[in-house]
Amino acid sequence: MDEFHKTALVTGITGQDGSYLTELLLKKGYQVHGVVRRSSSFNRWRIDHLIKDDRIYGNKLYLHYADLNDDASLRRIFKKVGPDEFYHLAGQSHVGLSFEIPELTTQEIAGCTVKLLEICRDQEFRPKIYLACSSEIFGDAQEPHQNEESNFNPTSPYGASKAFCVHMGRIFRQSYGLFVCNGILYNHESPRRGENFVTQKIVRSAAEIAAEKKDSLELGNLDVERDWGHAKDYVEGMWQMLQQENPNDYVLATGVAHSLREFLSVAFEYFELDYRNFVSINNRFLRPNEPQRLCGDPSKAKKNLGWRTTHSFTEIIHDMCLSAKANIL
Ligand code: G4F
Repeated sequence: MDEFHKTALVTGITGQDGSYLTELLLKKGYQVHGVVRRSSSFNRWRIDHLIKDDRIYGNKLYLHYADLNDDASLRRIFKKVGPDEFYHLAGQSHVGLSFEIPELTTQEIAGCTVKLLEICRDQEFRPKIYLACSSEIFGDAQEPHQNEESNFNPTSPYGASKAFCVHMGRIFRQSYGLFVCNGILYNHESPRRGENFVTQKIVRSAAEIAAEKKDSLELGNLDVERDWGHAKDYVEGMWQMLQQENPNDYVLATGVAHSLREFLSVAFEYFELDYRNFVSINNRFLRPNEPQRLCGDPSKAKKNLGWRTTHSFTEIIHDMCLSAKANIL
């Protein structure tokens, strides 16, 4: 049996961020416990390589069945694991979808976060807590670059729910002395990004069009600008937040916004295509409301955590294109 440096509990371990974070924590000598939902179909491909490795699974990495809506199962896991660090990454993460299912989104993001904060408060040994928050809290932002002091002005049920979580994280920190860090993360992508997010949708479609398996791509609003980073850099920041002496809130972003058209152009150029020949607008993908531009100011994370981004905009897109191409062949 290995001697572990620390024990971490992660919700959302099968997602993009959860899988990269798990790899990072394992590399740092942690014992990692993940919360997974019982489901008839497996959606664990992002951590499959870890599960299949006998030296890791059942030795350094454990999965526990629970549901964010099932208090007893969550409490049991906390009791069994006794984590030093708790990373809460799970929950409905699609902004567009939050307009279709606002009640569920609010329940899953806001309600479950409070529940988990309460569970942490009740532990004899209280873990350090990371809450996955989002740049969507700024919504119709006033400043060209938003930071930890910027006003919240969310434009979606998702953004409003995340804003609630930031407030609750702060309230639990101030009222009960819990070590809670809110990670206010801007869009972060990778080959492991889910296919209903625009970046993955674009690179997969471009790869399919290049392979003549598809001849067009339908999208929603092309006139937006977002601050896109690489998920690998962002999980490093999550971990760094919990290694500090004091808890705090941090914006993780590149500090540079790009238009969706720029993203399209770089992705299609990788496959030697001109996106203008293939992309059309389908109103189905338009949202009732959304921020026109979001761009973060990561100065505080750079100064306090020494956090840095290591992938350029083009490198992120090429990394995703390479993987999309390989998956098609
Ligand atoms: O890729 P998206 O769906 O990401 P979005 O909405 O910015 O949210 C992501 O980043 C947030 C951080 O800021 C996270 F909190 C959140 O959980 C998630 O990870 O959309 C990006 C942009 C939007 O402006 C959207 O309207 O792309 C636009 N878009 C245009 N056509 C589309 C499409 N988005 C999607 N998903 N699908 C389209 O066809």
